[in-house]
Amino acid sequence: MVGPRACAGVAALGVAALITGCGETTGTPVNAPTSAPSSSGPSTLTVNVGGADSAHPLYDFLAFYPSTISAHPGDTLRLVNPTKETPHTVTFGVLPDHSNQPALLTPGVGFTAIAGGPCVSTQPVTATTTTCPGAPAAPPPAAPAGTPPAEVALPAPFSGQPFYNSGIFLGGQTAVLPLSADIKPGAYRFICLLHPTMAATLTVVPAGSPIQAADALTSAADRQLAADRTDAATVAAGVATPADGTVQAGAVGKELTVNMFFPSTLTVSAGQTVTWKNDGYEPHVLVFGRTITPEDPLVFGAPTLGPGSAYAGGLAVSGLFAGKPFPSSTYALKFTTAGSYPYTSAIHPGMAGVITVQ
Ligand SMILES: [Cu+2]
Repeated sequence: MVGPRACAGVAALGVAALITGCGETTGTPVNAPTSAPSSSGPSTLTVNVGGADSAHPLYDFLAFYPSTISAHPGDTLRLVNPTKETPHTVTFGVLPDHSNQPALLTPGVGFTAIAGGPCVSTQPVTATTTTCPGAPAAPPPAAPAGTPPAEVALPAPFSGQPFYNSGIFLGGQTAVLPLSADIKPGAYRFICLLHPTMAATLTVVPAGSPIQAADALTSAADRQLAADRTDAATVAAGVATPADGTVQAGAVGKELTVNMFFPSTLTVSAGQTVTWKNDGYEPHVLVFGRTITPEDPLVFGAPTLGPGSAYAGGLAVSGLFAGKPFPSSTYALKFTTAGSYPYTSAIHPGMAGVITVQ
């Protein structure tokens, strides 16, 4: 997915296809530039936020591609979410140990205002911040209705504010982030609030100092994603067969998740308990009885049916479960009645399984 998106961004610059590798070329450059010419004016730099693999739609790549970018004051970052369904944020001002990362969720409701919506703050944030400091109190952002706009408007240029969050933007959306003309040269780290593997460094250099060429940005992104695709195949192939009556929900690599149930179909005897385990960083939410959207408040609440409860059909929602800091890494149901019980992970469209009870 990197290639076409990145090419579109580069094409928007009017940069010759000759140096981008996109579309029709007119020949091989003898000396491809390694830095932007100093006379070229502001640059637009494309970074992919997350990644996808159309051959493996249940693999979710959780990194910035590429994860190191250099830019000049006044340049613009095009932050492209190339995934089909995965939300991300681009967030400056969270420490590397995440100790000041603001609260992500309001239990039983959804994302907090500071995590879900754009927030530009002249004040630093803490782990207990739930609303944008200095902004008028506002309810958590509503789920977007209809088709989301292709571009997400951000409230202000980034000038090195203590906290700057794009808010959640969805698969297919692009956040356009201008850097202010007066941003100080230096390294600015940014993360995605939703995915702890996602971090990148933007290095702002003085006007006139070299930055990477557009094609170098694209090729670095492609190399990084290619390595992660290889890792995904290794992760998916390496899942050990779970113990009888156990399903592993998802599998994670260094910066990717495989959103599948292992096994996806399981046959048990009436009266047997099935336990789902997820020690990874990517949460899952089991839903039996109907499908719900990723934004449904049921996703963010306690289990509708307590772990280990008897189950014979109807709605059952596990709530989010994963490794720390999630409160539980397992969910279980005791299947009392013969039948076929399909289920999904509410926050990962396409992630589905079936329990057959004999
Ligand atoms: Cu993310």
